[in-house]
Parts: sequence; C-alpha cells; structure tokens
Amino acid sequence: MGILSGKKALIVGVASNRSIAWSIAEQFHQQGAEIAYTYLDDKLLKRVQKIAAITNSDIMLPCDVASDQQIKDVFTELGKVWDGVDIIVHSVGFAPRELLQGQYLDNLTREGYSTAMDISSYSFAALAKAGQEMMQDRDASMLTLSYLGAVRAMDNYNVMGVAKAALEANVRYLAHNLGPQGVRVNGISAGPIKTLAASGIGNFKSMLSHVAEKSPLRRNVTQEDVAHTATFLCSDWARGITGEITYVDAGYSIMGITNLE
Ligand code: NAD
Ligand code: 0WE
Repeated sequence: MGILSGKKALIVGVASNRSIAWSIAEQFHQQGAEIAYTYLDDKLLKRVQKIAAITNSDIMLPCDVASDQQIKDVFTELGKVWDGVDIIVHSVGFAPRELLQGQYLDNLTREGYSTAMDISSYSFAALAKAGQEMMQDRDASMLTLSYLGAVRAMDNYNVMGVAKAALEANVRYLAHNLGPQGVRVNGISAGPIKTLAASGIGNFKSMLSHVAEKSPLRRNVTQEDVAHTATFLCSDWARGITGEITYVDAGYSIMGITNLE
C-alpha cells in the first residue's frame, strides 16, 4: 500500500517527460494514487497520453488556465467520473519570453506583467475556487511549484519573480481560506532543473554549475527529488503542514558567503 492509495489527484502542467509534473505523476502512481491530467493544447496531448498510459489513467482534459470556462469544465468533467478530488498539483508558469531577459524594466509592459501574473499566480487560486466543492471535507491538499526568485532578486527572472512572490502569497491565503474545509495548501521551491520551461533561458547551464558548486549538497536537484517531496506533502504524512513553502534546492537558499579562499 502506497502513501497515496485511495487518493484521486488532478495534475496540471505536464508538457514533456522532463516536466516536474511528469515525475510527480510517476511518483504519485507508484504510491497508489489515481490520476487525472490536463493538457494545454492539442500539441501537448500526445505527451500527456504517454504519461497517462504509464500511470493507468484515461482521464485527460483540455485546460488553458487563461480560460475560466476551461477551468470550470475540468471539474464538471471530473465530477462525472470521480466523487471528489483529493489532490490538485499546479505545475504551471509562463511569462512572455522577452521579459525574461535583460534588466527587469527593459522589456516590462503592463500586458506582459499581467500575463505572468494571470498564468503563473492567479491560475492557482482559480483552480482552488473551481475545485473547492470537490475537495470539501476529505483531507485534500493542493501543491504548487515556485522558485527562489520569489524572495530574492535575480538576473533575468524578472517579472516571473514578482509572479512567484504572488503565488507564494496565494499559498498562504488559500491555506487560510480552505483550512476549515480540511484542505491543505503548500508550495515547493525547487532549484533550477533543465526542463522545457528552462529551455532558451540564457546562462541556464552556468546557473546549474553555480548551484552545484555553492549548495551544501554540492549538486543540482532532479525532478525525482522534487516529486518525492511533492508526494510527501500531498500525503496524510504531511497532515499537519499547510501554508508552507518547502525548499527542494540541495540547500542552496540557506547559504551566505561560502568557499572563501
Ligand atoms: P515545463 O515546461 O515542463 O512545465 C510548465 C508547464 O506550464 C507546461 O506543462 C505548460 O504546458 C504549462 N503552461 C504554460 N502556460 C499554460 C497555460 N496557459 N495553461 C495551462 N498550462 C500552461 O517546466 P517545469 O520546469 O516542469 O515547470 C513546472 C513548474 O515548476 C513551473 O511553475 C515552474 O515555474 C516551476 N519551477 C521550475 C524550475 C526549473 O528550473 N525547471 C525551478 C523551480 C520551479
Ligand atoms: O519558472 C521558471 C521558468 C518559467 C518560464 C519559462 C519560460 C520560457 C519560455 C516562464 N515563462 C517562459 N516563457 C517562455 O516563452 N523557472 C524557475 C526556470 C527558470 O527560468 C528562468 C530562470 C530559471 C531558474 C529565467 C531566467 C532566469 C532564471
């Protein structure tokens, strides 16, 4: 018996076999969860079909989180096959590419800022609102993925850092709101990992080697590292934890000055 057996999990954010959400799905399945997936568009459906097959799932629903209607439809459809939802994983982030390079203000626009906030932060609250009824009174939990740029100023992360700060605040406000219904809400702040979301980001390789050099564990984290913590946080083993951001970053964020000559 796995630590998630009997639990029904909705996973939002699979785009490839390198996605953090893909590893979370594998781990959830191994621990006995039943899984439903969403996919952004028809281009990504094939990838989602693959992980669905691996995890014995046949529930795949379209969901662009920019659309209130699609978010609503996800839970309408789920309601036809499930009596409730125990876990929602939100592994989604997006800002227009040009805003993730140069100085923060260089390419900043009202529209780009709004897109980053909408897709990367509001969508977590939107899923909570639409899924609230199905999560009622069953010790459910929600999880989202954040990054250190939420709490530290970083080169190039720019508007995504601002959106992640709002996402982490959402974790606390949603935990406060949904706690009385037995719903826990948490986040994982992951170290940098080479996924599609990291592709085309300038200097990503140097970021990886920087972390491998400076972090206490002297390595980068993997999707599997994140997925194991995700599984714990969404299981009843974490029933006393809500509103928290757990760092899965090989310890990078705790360091100050290090390795002086
Ligand atoms: P990924 O590209 O595999 O996942 C990002 C997902 O966001 C994709 O599945 C994509 O389809 C989805 N998405 C984008 N716009 C969407 C929309 N409008 N509607 C629905 N889905 C949409 O990359 P990943 O690294 O697995 O990212 C998952 C999460 O982890 C993101 O929130 C990211 O910010 C966070 N994160 C990533 C890293 C890293 O270094 N890779 C580190 C810390 C946190
Ligand atoms: O959250 C992220 C990436 C989020 C992301 C990535 C893209 C690339 C493609 C959001 N929007 C887009 N838009 C695109 O068009 N990470 C934590 C990974 C990441 O991205 C960075 C990083 C790190 C780490 C961008 C700049 C600096 C560091």
